[in-house]
Amino acid sequence: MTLTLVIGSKNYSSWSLRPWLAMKQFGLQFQEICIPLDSQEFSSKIRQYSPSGKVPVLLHDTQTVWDSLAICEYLAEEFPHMHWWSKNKAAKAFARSISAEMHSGFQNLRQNMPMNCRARHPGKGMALGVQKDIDRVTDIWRECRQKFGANGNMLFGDFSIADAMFAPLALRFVTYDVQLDAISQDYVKAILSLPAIQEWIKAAETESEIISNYEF
Ligand SMILES: N[C@@H](CCC(=O)N[C@@H](CS)C(=O)NCC(=O)O)C(=O)O
Repeated sequence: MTLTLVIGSKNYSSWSLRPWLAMKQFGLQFQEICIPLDSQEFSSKIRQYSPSGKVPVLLHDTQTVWDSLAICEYLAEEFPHMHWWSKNKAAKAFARSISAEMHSGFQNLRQNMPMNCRARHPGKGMALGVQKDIDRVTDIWRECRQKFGANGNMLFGDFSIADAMFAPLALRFVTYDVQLDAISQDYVKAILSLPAIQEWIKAAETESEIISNYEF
């Protein structure tokens, strides 16, 4: 059995970070193919792996799975003993709902505060609609932490797919120095303290490509 995750530049590719982080957190061994985003190399190589022409893509033996949430769901079914979602039915339903909400929403925040791990742009990106997205994200985080988070420092206590889906937002809040309530600040700190997140950021800092659309 071989697992390969095809991802984009670690500095910028928030969708790649999600399954990568989940796979690291659950201790899966996998190979990584990293293709710089927005490059000639990306255009020429991506279709050999990804039907959508986007990253991330998981290659599992002969199976190809693309799109961040589909990859996480696929892995949760392939490796069920690892508990990728909370075991509690209510928590799992909540986690699935907020993960889908993240996957399909928060466009204002995502467009105006693109992930850029190595940059610091305090106060930038606060365009129309961004604060409303931030408020909804932090409402979600507080509700999870208060209702389901008692046995750990992740959204549902232990790490789950929901944390993988929201981790790039924690990194954005650091880059843009977004003011947060105490519970959300603690959650950002908890995400930043994960060794896998530190590994990702370190790798992002060594990348040389610069995507001007994602810079101020
Ligand atoms: N809904 C997809 C979004 C994937 C996506 O937009 N990936 C970006 C990188 S973060 C990409 O591949 N962009 C390259 C392109 O569109 O040419 C997912 O959840 O995986």
